[in-house]
Amino acid sequence: MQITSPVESSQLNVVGEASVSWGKVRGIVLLSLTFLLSIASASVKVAEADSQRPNFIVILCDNLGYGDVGCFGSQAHRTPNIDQLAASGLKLTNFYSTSGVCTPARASLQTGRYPRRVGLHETDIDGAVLRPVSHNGLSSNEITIAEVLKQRGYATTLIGKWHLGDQPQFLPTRQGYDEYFGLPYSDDMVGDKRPGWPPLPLMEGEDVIEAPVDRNLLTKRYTERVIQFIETHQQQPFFVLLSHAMPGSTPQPFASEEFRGKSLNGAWGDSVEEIDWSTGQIVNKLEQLGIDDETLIVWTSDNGAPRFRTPAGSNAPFATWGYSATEGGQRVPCVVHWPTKVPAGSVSDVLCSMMDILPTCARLANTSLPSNHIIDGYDLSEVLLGRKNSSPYDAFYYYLRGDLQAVRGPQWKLQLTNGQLFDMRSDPLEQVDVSAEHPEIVAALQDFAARARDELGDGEQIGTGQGTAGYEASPLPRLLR
Ligand SMILES: [Ca+2]
Repeated sequence: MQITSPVESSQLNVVGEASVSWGKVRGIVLLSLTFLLSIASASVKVAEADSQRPNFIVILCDNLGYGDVGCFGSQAHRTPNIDQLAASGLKLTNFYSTSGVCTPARASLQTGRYPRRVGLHETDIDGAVLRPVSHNGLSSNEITIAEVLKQRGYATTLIGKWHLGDQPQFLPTRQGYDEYFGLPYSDDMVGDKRPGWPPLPLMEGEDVIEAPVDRNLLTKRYTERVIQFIETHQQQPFFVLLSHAMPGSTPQPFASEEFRGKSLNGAWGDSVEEIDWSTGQIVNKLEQLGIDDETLIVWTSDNGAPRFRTPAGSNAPFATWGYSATEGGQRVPCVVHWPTKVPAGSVSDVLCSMMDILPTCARLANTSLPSNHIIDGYDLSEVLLGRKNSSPYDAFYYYLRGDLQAVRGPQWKLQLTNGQLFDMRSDPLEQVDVSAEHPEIVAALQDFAARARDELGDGEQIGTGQGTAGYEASPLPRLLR
């Protein structure tokens, strides 16, 4: 959330007091000259950067846990390609989703805003996530990452899961994506699960092209589509959101024949290892075309692994599960890769989130965001480029549906449900409550929580900055024609 920090306020005061004495006026003249010179050099920089619009590929897994890939500690899954991506890029170890479930998290990734600001933290009709034939979807008033990049001449595509409304006016094609190929919602929302739900549709643009789709082939087909898109658009800047269906929402995820039954961790492991293969295919293609240095890849997940009757995914070292407002539910693995720009083999524990992807891509693409439009995320480019190792966040908010559960700063986390305070640097597993030793930190975080309640809302309390989801009175199922 954009709350002016004390440092920024005092800087503003210095400028305000400067018009008092002649000495200070001279200072202003000098400052103005410096200011003009800095504008002149800034325009040169802008002009240089204008010819450098890097490609962006965001690879988003579904329900893949913090401990599900080798570079984040998995012993169960073989993920050499993702590990290599981390070894030649940056590992973000304190990267958060804004929710433990799909729809709110994806609303934040698309808009850079907290789910309550978008009105998709939950809906009256569907609950925690949108369902097939939903009345709701991402409002057309929202500005997506694709819309931001499209205005800078980027070719944009979403390949995979959307989950922000299945009615035509809510689809990716109406939200800045030139092309769309994938499922409009989760892989477990199949036709025979509830009355009125259609056979699981695979969509191309706004049409259903197959139903029910063979889920075993999704990772493979999505990967082929990404490679095709990269080949077609290699001469212009492009933005690809590869939003995997896997490992997804079933205890027995899907994989193609080459991977089925091959991992040491059942169907979950098979699907993760196929995603690893997919990642390698994409990196290979970029290298083959000689555009890997011009392409920034963000590799992450939308929320932690959920608890099934037989545990499959892993959020290790965190003990909690997906679908909750906890570390296991919201802290996700994140790797950023951009050869020659992002320092190879770097690791950062800076507190950051999926809301930062939009403002960071906007900055790196040298484009601005509408000035009267609030973005809760931050430009993280200085951290990615290895020039800075401090968090832009004063406070990050954990919401369970609409309920504020916890608030975290770069070091401390206050659990609002029981008043416990944890030092996330020395005690990331939240084992020692230190609230009694640090009442001033508890008070400061309580103050941030109060601001979040005012601005974003909490439970039944409506925030002043809270938004509304899009609404369709007569939703229809997405059917094969
Ligand atoms: Ca999910």
